[in-house]
Amino acid sequence: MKSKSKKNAVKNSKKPVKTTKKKIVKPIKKDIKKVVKKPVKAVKNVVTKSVVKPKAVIKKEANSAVEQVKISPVIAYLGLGSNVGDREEYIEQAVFLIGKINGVSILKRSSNAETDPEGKEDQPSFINAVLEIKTSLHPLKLLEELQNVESALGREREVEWGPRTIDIDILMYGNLVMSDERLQIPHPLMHERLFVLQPLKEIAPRAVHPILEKPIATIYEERKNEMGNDKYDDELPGFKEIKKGGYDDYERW
Ligand code: PH2
Ligand code: MG
Ligand code: MG
Repeated sequence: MKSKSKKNAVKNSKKPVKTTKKKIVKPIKKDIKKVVKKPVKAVKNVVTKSVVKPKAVIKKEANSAVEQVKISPVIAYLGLGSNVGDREEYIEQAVFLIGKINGVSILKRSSNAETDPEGKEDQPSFINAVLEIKTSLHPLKLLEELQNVESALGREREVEWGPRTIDIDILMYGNLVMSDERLQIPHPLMHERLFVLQPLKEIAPRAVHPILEKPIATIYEERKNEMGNDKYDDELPGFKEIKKGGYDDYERW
């Protein structure tokens, strides 16, 4: 039993790396700008009717132009998280509603993972999952549709990084790199969050992060190694072979 409690102690001592918004988001945004390879198709502020209109109206038409930009289907990845109420049910409902969005079809779904809260730790644990979708929607239109799903499922935006019935994040959108005040792609923190990388590598180990230019499986392994002591010994090279049986088979060691 000694080794079992040790194992649990290691597990419970897992301390996710704290990230503050100031420290991370700003420099990453900057990086994104630097390496933009395929900017999102320029959204033309085309106003179709020649009548002069008040500014607000023109602005609205510019937004609807976003919705009309035709895009050949792109593979994108969405991160889902819930830590309020019936978390599995919120994830289920979100998957259902995302599947109903015009211009979106779901290709793959990861399993659900229960994860410790990262960033703001004094909140309940999460259920996280990832979807692979095919979409012909402009990223901003996709964002709008996903925010509608969040609202439909009772999401309230009060505490930053705080508890939420459902959070749906665009992680990657083809190999697009974009930075807009409303949306940054790829998600600026995805590469350091195991609660994203673990389900993502389950369904898309070979998908390549457009800034790091490495496959997700590699980024996951690197991130996991960075977590140092959190590595269980049965994940170390060589141990797998000698620990073939179940836990009880080698517990006596
Ligand atoms: N989302 C956050 C902040 N922290 N931690 C976990 N485990 N899962 C999340 O989905 C999550 C989080 C902000 O969106
Ligand atoms: Mg999020
Ligand atoms: Mg979000």
